[in-house]
Amino acid sequence: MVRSPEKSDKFSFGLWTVGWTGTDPFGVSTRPALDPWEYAAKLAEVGAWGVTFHDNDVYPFDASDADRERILRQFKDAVDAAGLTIEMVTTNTFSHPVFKDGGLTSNDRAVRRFGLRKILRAVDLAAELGAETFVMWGGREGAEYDGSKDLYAAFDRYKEGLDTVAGYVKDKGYGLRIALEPKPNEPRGDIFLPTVGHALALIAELEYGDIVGLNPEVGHEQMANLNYTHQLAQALWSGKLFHIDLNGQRGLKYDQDLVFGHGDLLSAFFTVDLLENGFAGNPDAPRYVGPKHFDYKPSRTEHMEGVWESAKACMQTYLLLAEKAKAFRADPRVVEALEYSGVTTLKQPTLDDGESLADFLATDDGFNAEKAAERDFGFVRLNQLAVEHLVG
Ligand SMILES: [Mn+2]
Repeated sequence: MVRSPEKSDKFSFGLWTVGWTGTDPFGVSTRPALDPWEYAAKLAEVGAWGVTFHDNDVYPFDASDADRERILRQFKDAVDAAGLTIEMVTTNTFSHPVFKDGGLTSNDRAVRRFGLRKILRAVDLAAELGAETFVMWGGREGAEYDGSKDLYAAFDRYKEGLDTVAGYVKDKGYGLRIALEPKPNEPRGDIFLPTVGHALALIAELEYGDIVGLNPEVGHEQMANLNYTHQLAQALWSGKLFHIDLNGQRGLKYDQDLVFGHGDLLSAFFTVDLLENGFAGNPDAPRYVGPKHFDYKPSRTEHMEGVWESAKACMQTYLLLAEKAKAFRADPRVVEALEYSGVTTLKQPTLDDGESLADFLATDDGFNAEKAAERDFGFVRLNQLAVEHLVG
């Protein structure tokens, strides 16, 4: 029996997650849509701390300014009454048909100008509501056909768009950071910035890249056959892990958006181990301290009751794994196995402090390759200890 979620856990949910009505490419809604303000109290009741949304999760794409203000006020009042924090706001530049070839990288310049204005307006909204993070998922930034884009220009336009948004945040003095969300495909055949690594490479080319980082999602990285925990680690190492999207995915298929842990459970264990306990053998390395944000979809087989059960399941799975990961790290057998396997010594630099390359090349360490090759690393035993803690 695991404890209940608390505010200090900083669990947050996208309005579009519990608000998903079950539409998919093959079927219509299986659940009713509630008004945006109707989700707030229930989210707080099941134990969430925060809520996030795309602009058009709250007000329609074509809302008049007066309607926009009225709907936003009603939503904000409900969020405040529920005691929830709006930690992240994002823009929808993928649903409306105008964005069918992208927002920032559409071949149509008029669409790009419209998309950029829509994003900047959402940045104002994010700042006004006190959000700390502005996520940018370029779901429609991509192509189905290799000949349909000037790919060189596409990266120029992506850079131009991101620098314009980041420059605007700085000009306005907003306390916002931008977090890019990579995804390899779906809805486009190929999406630009398919993985964390690609996004880091683009950020390095930005003029205002210091306030641009990552929002890696479990399923998105796994759809590219990558290891989510490794992606988090590299984003942390680069000082760019601004936000996370937790969910579940079972292998290389469509974007499943399952409950966290309902995909690759062992991978989820090591993700939580990293988030809760930091790098093994490197306690002083940077840690992620931001919200634990769930971006999942309650399966369309479930009634509204099941929507809230699945939201609780995301948090419960995280807390269960956090408990297991704490016990794993505290286990003397694990401490010993980490030592034995050399995990704790990787932090030692390969060269001596101040050692010149001339000295290094002239030094005989007495190294014997045959002898060194005899070493056992014991990684299997270490991993089995994790499995034992997880399911034992
Ligand atoms: Mn996401």
